[in-house]
Amino acid sequence: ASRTPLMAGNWKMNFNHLQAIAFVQKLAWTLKDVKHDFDDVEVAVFPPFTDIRSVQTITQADNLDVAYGAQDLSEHDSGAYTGDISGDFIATLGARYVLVGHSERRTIHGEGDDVCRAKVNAALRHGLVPVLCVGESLEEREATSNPAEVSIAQLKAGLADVKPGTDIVIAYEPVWAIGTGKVATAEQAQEVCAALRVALAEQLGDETAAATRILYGGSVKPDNVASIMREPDIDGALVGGASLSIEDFSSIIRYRS
Ligand code: G2H
Repeated sequence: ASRTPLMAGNWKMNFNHLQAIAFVQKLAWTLKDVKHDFDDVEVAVFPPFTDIRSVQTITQADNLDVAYGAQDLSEHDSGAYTGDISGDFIATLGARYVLVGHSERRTIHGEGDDVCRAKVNAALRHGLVPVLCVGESLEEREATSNPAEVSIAQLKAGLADVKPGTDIVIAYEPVWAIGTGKVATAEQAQEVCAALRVALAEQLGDETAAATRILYGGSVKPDNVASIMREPDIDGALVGGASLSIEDFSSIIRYRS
């Protein structure tokens, strides 16, 4: 199967409105000069909600071929949910993607598999592609002989209502490798991503499993991205810290050159 590599920057809670504008404008100039280096790579950014409108305006004005999405969404469509953001609001801003179940949502906000399942469904209701994040903590990895066990359970629960043929993205992010500088080795990441593809095939069929992109996330940097991308079941990266630097993010996008 040929899957378009996806290089995604998760800004987390960084860049206010003004900083986001400056960053995306600079990113547009930088990427314009080197477009031929990543012709077949899809690039996406996940800004805070308050920056999405500006990202839309700048990408349109500069004809910048960068997709964008939100870092979270409400499982509800509208109503009395103070502080929440509907998938409708996100989709109406031209977003293509939305993260669901990032480990920081799961741990800091206590979002469990049921919430993730509802959020995946909400994303799909509004035409957004959910990027379902899964991954084990250090204790979980040490407690089992199968490092993929936790991620498979999270994947199966999150996708419980998804139909074969649906456009989704999976991000494998071992929690012990997030923002810690501790990267999973390419072999460790491949082992879990391959197991996730098998789980996808069981749940959604071989065709959907072969077409679905599985990203690796957790301390991806310019100097480790190439080895990660050589693995057959890793189709891209979800980049946190390094996506906040134009230099680092653009060299991650151009991992082949
Ligand atoms: C994992 C990743 C992006 P970082 O959370 O989602 O962040 O690259 O900083 O480890």
